[in-house]
Amino acid sequence: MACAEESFAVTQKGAALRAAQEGRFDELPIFDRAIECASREEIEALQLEKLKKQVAYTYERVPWYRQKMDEMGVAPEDIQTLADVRKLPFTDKTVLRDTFPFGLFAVPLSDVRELHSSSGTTGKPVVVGYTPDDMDVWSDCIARLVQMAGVVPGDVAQMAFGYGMFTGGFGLHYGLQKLGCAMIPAGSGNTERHIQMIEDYGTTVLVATPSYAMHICEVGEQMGYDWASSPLRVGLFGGEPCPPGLKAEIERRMHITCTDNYGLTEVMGPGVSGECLAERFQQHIAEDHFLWEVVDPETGEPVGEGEMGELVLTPLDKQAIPVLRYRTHDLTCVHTEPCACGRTHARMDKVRSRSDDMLIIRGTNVFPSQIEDVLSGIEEVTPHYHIVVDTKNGMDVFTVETELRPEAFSDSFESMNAIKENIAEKLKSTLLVAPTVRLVEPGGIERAVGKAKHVDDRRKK
Ligand code: DLL
Repeated sequence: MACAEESFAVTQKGAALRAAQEGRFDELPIFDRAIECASREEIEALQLEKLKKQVAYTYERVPWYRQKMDEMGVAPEDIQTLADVRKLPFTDKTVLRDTFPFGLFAVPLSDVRELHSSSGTTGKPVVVGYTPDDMDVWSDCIARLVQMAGVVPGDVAQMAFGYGMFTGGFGLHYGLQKLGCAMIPAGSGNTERHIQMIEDYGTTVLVATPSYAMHICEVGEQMGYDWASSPLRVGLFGGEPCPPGLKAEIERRMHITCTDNYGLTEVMGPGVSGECLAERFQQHIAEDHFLWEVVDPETGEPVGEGEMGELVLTPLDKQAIPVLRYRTHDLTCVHTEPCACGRTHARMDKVRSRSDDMLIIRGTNVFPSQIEDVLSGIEEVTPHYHIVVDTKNGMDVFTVETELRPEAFSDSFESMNAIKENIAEKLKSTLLVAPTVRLVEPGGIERAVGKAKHVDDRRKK
């Protein structure tokens, strides 16, 4: 396994961020340069070698895959090129649910060191396990992405993800420790205490969902905390979409640099891809551990390079619960040209939408991310919003609740109405369907301590 590079130029806390701001990307530390900067030929050769082994391992040990592959008439030996991955069956959440809890496990529980699960709010939870080797791969992937964000050994990292079954808390915890950081396992919630700890313990790195980071920022401001003179430098975000406007606002108000990191329980948890300091809208996929495909969500057929589609992931080393061609439902496109940070691993565009979060309102397709983008261009409102969709007299109705900034809030009916009409008009021209806009007083939209829930579709209830 890799160890932290000893020879990188920028080792002091904060120095990496300064180097990045000045465009000196070649000075930035890279956790595992041999792997992260390998040529595409080397990456693809490694992927193929691992894919062949992983398919054979999965076929041998997991009856569900053996049966499925037998039905499809495909054997492990049929995998001779990376494109042959398409011969394999897709896996989706229903397979994990139908085989709950351990039906897809390839090892006995005695070989598992940790279990995690997804929340299960929409059915049975999905449970995954990690062998000691899985744990090593996991912490390695996270150590890479935290270093990508400018974190260095000696940083003090405060956890504001929940621990427990969610993969975010423990995943980031292990990876940050692997890099050599001191962990403060505060967990989510108790926001005032978070701010006190940042000050008392000299926290330099905050790990949180972007929604919760925004809340920590606001609570700090209400407490009179001066973020400009706080020791905090880096925000490590993930677990939910991080719209560019929200990230920019947190960076500005908290005086920190934030990166957005992606992953999902079924294929590992956090650590699948992470944002570097050179390319702020994309994330490097850990290609030595994950084979990616981008497919048309309707047909499952591959889309062209650089085209938007659904991300499908095959983890290449997973031992406890191998999954082949996992359909993430997350929409993105992937680019393979080199990055200014020096890393060669492919970059995926940040996930803003899922193929299953599209709302169909009066026959028109609406993505919550479109609403987010419109609201982020309106200076009178905060990044907090909520969408309620319902049916009235057989017709879809939808309301966008958006929160006024304190400086925009006034008693004047005319000025409030003008803001509302402006928002309604902009939403209508983007979405092509008109919502009712409700302006909510500052602080009126509920804050999340984990992942924010923006949509309440009452038609499904
Ligand atoms: O959210 C894993 C994670 C934890 C990633 C912490 C990063 C940091 P799940 O709870 O299984 O796992 O949720 C996975 O959340 O399919 C995406 O739809 C969404 N998601 C996760 N990270 C991002 C992100 C964790 N950075 C699901 N941007 C995924 C957009 C994200 N969506």
